[in-house]
Amino acid sequence: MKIHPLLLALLLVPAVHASPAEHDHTGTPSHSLTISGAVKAPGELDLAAIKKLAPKNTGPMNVICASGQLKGKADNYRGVLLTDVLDSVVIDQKAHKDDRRMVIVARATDGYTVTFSWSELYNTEIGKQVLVAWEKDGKPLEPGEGQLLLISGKDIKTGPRHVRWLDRIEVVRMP
Ligand SMILES: Nc1nc2c(c(=O)[nH]1)N[C@H]1C(S)=C(S)[C@@H](COP(=O)(O)O)O[C@H]1N2
Ligand SMILES: [Mo]
Repeated sequence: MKIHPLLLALLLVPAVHASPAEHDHTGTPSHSLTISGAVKAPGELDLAAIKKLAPKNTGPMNVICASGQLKGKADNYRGVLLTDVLDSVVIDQKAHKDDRRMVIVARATDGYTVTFSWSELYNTEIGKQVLVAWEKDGKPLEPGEGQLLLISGKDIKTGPRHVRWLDRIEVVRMP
């Protein structure tokens, strides 16, 4: 059957609206975490190396977009603290007041990028719930979310710093 191009366009419009660009799943699963910048031991941690750190559970968590829309629910995510990951590569602190200049940038395979400050991670309650997770509700993360996911459980809107396909951490010392 031949479909008139105008009819085809009309049929496609609702599909485009149902899936706005900011929620496209165009990335690929991540298989490791590359850590670079102001750290003493830059390099790549695979899932096995990450799992050797102390695992933690989030308990029930909703993923809420900045728009307020509920995007997902979980009874539990399992992962390790981002601060434990950073401690394993050791932030390169040159002097007593150097740590607080650091910005921690987390990126995904699709280029999605979020930031934390050193102070936020190490000197507020937020940091105690920022996890690099590999498991949701007792199962490995689905390819659409993992296999590594960064989550910030104390955020008011948990969607923005819910980084699917996390694959890079950069520690930036602000000049
Ligand atoms: N890698 C990656 N992670 C991402 C995004 C993205 O575009 N790429 N979108 C974010 C947004 S805007 C939200 S609200 C949450 C949940 O959105 P989702 O339903 O698209 O997963 O994931 C976040 N994580
Ligand atoms: Mo979002």
